[in-house]
Amino acid sequence: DAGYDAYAVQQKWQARWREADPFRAGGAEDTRPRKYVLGMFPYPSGDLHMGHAESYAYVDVVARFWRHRGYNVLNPIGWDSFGLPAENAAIQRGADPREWTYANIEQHKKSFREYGSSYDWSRILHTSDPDYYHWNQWLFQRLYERGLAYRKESPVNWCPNDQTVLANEQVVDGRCERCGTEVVKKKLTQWYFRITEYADRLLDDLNQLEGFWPQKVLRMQRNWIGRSVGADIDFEIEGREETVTVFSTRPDTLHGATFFVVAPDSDLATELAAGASTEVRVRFQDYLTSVGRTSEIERQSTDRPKTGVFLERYAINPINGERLPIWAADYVLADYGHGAVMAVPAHDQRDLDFARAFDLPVRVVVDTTAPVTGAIPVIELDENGEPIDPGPDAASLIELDPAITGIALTGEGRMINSGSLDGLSKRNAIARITEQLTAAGTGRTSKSYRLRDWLISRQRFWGTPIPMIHTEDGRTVPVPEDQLPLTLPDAKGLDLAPRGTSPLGAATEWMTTTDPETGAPATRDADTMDTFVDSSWYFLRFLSPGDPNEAFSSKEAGKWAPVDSYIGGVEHAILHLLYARFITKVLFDMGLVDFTEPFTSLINQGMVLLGGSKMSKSKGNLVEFSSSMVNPGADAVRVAVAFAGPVEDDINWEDVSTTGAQKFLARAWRVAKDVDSSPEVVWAEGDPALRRVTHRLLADAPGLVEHTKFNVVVARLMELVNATRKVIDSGAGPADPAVREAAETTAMVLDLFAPHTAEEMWEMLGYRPFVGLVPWRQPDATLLVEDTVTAVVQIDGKVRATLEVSARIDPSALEALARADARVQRALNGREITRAVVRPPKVVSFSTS
Ligand code: ANZ
Repeated sequence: DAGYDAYAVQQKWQARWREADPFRAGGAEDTRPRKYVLGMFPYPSGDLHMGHAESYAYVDVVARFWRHRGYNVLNPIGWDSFGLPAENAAIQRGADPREWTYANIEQHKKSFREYGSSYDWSRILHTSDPDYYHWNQWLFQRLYERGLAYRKESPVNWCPNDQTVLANEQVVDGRCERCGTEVVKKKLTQWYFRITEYADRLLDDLNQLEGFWPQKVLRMQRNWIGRSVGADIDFEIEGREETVTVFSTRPDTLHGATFFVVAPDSDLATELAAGASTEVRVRFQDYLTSVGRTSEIERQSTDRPKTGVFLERYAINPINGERLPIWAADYVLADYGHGAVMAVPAHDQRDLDFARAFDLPVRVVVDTTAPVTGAIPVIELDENGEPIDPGPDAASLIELDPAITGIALTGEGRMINSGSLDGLSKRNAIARITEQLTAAGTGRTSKSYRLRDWLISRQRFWGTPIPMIHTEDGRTVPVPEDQLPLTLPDAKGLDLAPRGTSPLGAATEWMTTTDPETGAPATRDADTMDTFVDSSWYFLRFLSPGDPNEAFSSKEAGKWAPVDSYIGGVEHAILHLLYARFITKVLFDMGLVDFTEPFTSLINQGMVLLGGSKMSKSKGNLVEFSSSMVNPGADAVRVAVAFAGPVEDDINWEDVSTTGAQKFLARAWRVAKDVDSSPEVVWAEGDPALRRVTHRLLADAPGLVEHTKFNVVVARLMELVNATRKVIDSGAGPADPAVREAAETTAMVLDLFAPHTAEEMWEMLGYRPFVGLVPWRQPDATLLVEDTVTAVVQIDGKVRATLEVSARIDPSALEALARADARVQRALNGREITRAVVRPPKVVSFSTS
């Protein structure tokens, strides 16, 4: 567009940045306050694509913003460079995964330079470098010392295609998160991290993040941890010495238990079946085999017909001595609670479906037709003490009989058929029965979690070797610290093809070692670590990268961490964020960091879609990053994605207008070109309307950026550029001081989105580089005075006060003004506000009841 050569400008400033390295974080001598801004580090598969373009554009907006606001900003970049795609590519080409990985990293680096990202390039790290994974091994050993890393044999999720185990988090709808193959169960001895020990803290500390992390992510984390509160109840089993414990969230329904169910794949089921008749033993074995082929999702599905086997054994209800037949059924999971349940078919749908399928009794113990709230009596009595007939309209228990309707009564009500609990509400009944069981020694308050321990062993090559040694006499001991890092062997000559055991196992020389205590021959652990271990603490390594003596510097962590702004895709809402939170808490407990949450605030960007689906190599719908750096150019791509919509929304690439962005950038550039190049300007004169637009942008942009309304800031920049053009062309012309003021402001704010164009404008305006380091200009308050409107304040529907407020007031400010108003205070007369509806700028409505 009319003389603006975006590509030449881009290259010019990239060369200057490269030379001057202006975005390196300040060291100890730098007294400015600090901000740690971090984008989730990329996995180096192929080149960057438009999904990266979006995410890293936002990272750069935030980093550049805080620099303008006077902060010493740390914005590092590194690579999450271990993992399966490198290994699979290596297998396909018969090459070393190192070559593929590091070639891709070089391409990424080049692309990030071309994108103009303002990184501190002195802190690069790659997790596949021995100098990084050394500290994964160190971390593993610290967890081991603390009893947080342990080995056990258990049924694990197995991907038959990738021939490796998967963490629960990597199984999506019963399929491998990576390749979509249906996951099966397999018994293996594996290493686990005891994340469940941190379940309560991981859950409770989410409250600290409220308001700083997206609600959706907080909800997903809470559900994943899945804490249920209830009771453990011990049942005697006829013919068995020890009792069996069940977990129940409804101990109040204990009198309604009519049978007992154990998970078929639990040790208990096998043991109980062993005591049954031959016929039952055979039936149980067949059932167990078919259960092995059933995915967890299917087992939990409610619309699947219930299946099970009666084990010819009985449990004794501790509250009333009743004999409950014991069944093995796959709707009970082996690894939740205690793998056994007391079945209360009247009040639990799964139990009811099962009871109806196998003709088991159903006993109602909660009258859900009885009101439970307020002072209304449960059952009204007449003068003779007889219950009053509630009349024909009231639902009767008979009509609701779950055995007939097939619908379990899960609602609130009053206890019946429950001895001393009769008449109590659910809450009181739970308290009472738990007390009774506790006194009798047959039960106690308990919690269960959905969260499982983190399985970290992988049967693959391209990862961190597990730093443990298996001795001849069966001990497992750490590789001595002075032998770390335990580096991977050369991949040459190793068959990396997946076959169910780790390729490292075939590297005989590498596998052979000695027992550090006795010197006797010993073997290494052939597995490598889940790469989520690598990414669980990398944000700390950026603070002292390359340090050969420690994983990270606690001193530097004290200065920079936790990360102030963490930016990345919502696909990491559970796994990565949960693991990083866990490891941070462990490091806190070790006294190595003084905070318990790694990421103070979190920004999740939506996905970039093409043709309605996520861009990916496998779908063949990638818009290449590198080619778009030439045309439309880096700045146009950044502006276009930032302008495409709210950060958290998905973007359809078809709807993104890079042409519009190019035109806007050329217009901005021409404004700077038209302005007299001498910067001797008085920032207090000129066209008042234009000055208002300029100063409002200066005043509003900080709040907008902090609330990630990047698209709004771009819109406001467009407004400013247009307003400036108008004054140049038809007002006082380019010599108007308001025009220069507007052009300078445009350059400074545009730097967040289009740094090359912004630098060029800044230079054309007669300044020395870099606009990226220029402090934010303070807006002139006198130019911000705006139109006022009258807002009304209602209390319980009555207007009690009116306020003169700015037409642009935000909800919290309006509410605060209303609450503080003397007339409102008087009208409230000490009553508490229970609800506030705020519709700026005109209405505030308080309720007090
Ligand atoms: C008796 C009962 C009566 C239950 C009732 C519920 C309703 P959440 O909320 O998910 O924690 N349960 C316990 N262990 C189980 C297992 N290993 N597999 C399948 N189900 C299991 O669910 C807790 C409830 O799920 C527990 O409370 C138990 O059934 C069942 F009216 O106990 B309940």
